[in-house]
Amino acid sequence: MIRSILALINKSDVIIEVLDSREPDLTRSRKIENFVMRKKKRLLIVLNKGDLIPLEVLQKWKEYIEKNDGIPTVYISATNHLGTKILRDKIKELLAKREGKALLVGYPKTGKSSIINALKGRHSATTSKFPMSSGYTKAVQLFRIDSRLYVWDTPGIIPPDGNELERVIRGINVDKLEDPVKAAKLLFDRIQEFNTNTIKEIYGLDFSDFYDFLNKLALKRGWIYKTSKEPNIDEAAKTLIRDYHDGKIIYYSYPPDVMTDDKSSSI
Ligand SMILES: Nc1nc2c(ncn2[C@@H]2O[C@H](COP(=O)(O)OP(=O)(O)O)[C@@H](O)[C@H]2O)c(=O)[nH]1
Ligand SMILES: [Mg+2]
Repeated sequence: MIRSILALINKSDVIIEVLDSREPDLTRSRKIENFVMRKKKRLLIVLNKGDLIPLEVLQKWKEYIEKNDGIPTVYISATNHLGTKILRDKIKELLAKREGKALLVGYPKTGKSSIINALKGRHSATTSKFPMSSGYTKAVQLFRIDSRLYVWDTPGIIPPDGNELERVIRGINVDKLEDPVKAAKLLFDRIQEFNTNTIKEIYGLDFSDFYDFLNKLALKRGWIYKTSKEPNIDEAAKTLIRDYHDGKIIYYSYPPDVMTDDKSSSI
């Protein structure tokens, strides 16, 4: 899996690493970043799902990544088509005067396909294949998104790795989870740590704890086992994770060494 990404990186000029703005740190792949650097390719970080985060926090993450790692960073909302012009311009800037190919990479559910669609936009009717791409497999095609800019139609998908919480944040397929309730508990605790209201607001539920939440969500949606009449909490757990992946749950954190205004004023 990873090998096919590395092969595509070798054939590209600019690599666009797509992160989830809610969890920029946990959705970064240092492995991929290091490989890109070693190959002397240009790297661009995109903080996607920016519609879920205050602008000022996006700006802080951008500054943090640019200062700490020296990687140019832009923030966008692929689904709201916000920031896509800035993204396009930034890719072209990195290409300098040349013609080139861009590859999107990232963990599942960070929004790679949505970004490709946003980049193709209304010009998609006029996209044409890269003249030199005939030798490549049919599954991966280059599309022209600008006079001198091509993008691979298929992104590089990084398989979710790390501990259980990290794998959930990194877009693991919920149907492959052995214990969705356990995985959802980790995500629930993480979300609550940063925003204690978001789950209550999104589901319109009042609950005392995680298990109470699962029970109430299952009952509200009518997910009840026929024989035992018990609420199907597995389905509720999967729903929380799916909704998180689909960008429906709002929370954010600040980058490590940037204080919030509240904290800095108390020093
Ligand atoms: N709120 C929000 N959701 C997004 C955004 N971009 C993608 N999504 C959602 O995130 C999910 C995964 O997006 P997709 O493009 O399929 O991700 P991929 O797996 O990286 O290709 C989908 O439900 C999208 O609708 C965004 O900018 N904002
Ligand atoms: Mg995709």
